[in-house]
Amino acid sequence: MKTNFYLTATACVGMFFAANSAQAQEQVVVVEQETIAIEQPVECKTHYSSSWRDNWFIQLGAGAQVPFVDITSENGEKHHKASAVYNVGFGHWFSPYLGFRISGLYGKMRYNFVGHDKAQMASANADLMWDMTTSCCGVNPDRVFSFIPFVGVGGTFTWDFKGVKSNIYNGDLTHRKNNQWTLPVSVGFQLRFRLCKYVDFFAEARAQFYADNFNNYVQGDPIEANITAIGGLSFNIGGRKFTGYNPCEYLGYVNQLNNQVNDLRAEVASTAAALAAANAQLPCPEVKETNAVATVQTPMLASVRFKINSAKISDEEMVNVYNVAEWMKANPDVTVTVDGYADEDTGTAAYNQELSARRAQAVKDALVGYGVSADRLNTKAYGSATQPYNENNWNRIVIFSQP
Ligand SMILES: [Ca+2]
Repeated sequence: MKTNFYLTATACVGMFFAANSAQAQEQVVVVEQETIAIEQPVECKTHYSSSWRDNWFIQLGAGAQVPFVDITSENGEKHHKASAVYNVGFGHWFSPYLGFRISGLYGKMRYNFVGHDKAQMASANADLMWDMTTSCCGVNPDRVFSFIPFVGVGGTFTWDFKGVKSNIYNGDLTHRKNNQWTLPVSVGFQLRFRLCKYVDFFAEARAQFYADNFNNYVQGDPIEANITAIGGLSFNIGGRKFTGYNPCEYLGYVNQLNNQVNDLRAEVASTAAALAAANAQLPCPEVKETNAVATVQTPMLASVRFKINSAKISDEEMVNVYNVAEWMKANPDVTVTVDGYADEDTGTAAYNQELSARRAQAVKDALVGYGVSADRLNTKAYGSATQPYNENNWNRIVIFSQP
């Protein structure tokens, strides 16, 4: 028997591409897939931010101030006279709600009747400002009116006192002081009217509280005050600009992105599973030499058809006999059985038995005529007892088979 070589690697490659093959289906690869999900933030609150370059302002104003101090007139009544005061300020809004500024005031204070007692004063105040309207009504860059309370601390210098002499002496008690440093605490409020993006009109009132030496004279109440009312313009450098961010507004967009990520991950997991299944087939077994089992088959469905009541091979059918003869010569180790049949619609069973035998013999003789050894050929006659085909006319036939 001829030894044949079969490359089992060929079968391996075949299995690789046969995704639905039984062996491939047995490979179950589980690739865990992580799914991203976003949770709703606890608080859907808008947060505002801005560049440090934005929301600066300069304010210029003027108005009047009235001191409340312990000097009285000759008849014991306190007299308070207003005098002009001028203001310049510079500040920054950290958020739509809170701001900080340095506000300077300068003016002459008059605090006794007929103006006999007066001095000059200048103060600088560091104020923390709260936009109450925005806090209560929400952020609105186009809001026309805002109410802004503020508190502050600062320093005030008073000098050039005229009128009543001071009762405060310097350290060696040789001179009466003619100027004072005091540290006021301020409270007040500002009314702001938006004129345009860059300019606001403001009006504000401030109460500054001082120690008794404010007017260079210590007497009576330990706390003195200066009330200021001013108006002016505030110039917004770069305009007021805050960017709002509410995490809840982006949930839909973030979820959409997450879904895309999850879809891509699912595709990656699917591809990884397919790759793992393919890798499970590797490495392919080594090529081995095996003794081939005699599995050589006769040409599939090789047959010779006959006319009714005839055992003569037509010229058209002789080509099939020739092909079988060539194949048998190429496979010298195999034997072939020539099976003869007759149709059941014509002739008696006995006649058909004899006719099918003659058909098988005619084919055997023809094969021998083409060079095939007779001892490699068996004949078998089925008559009309066995009908290979439901189509009656097709059963006038000889079919090749192997024992
Ligand atoms: Ca005083």
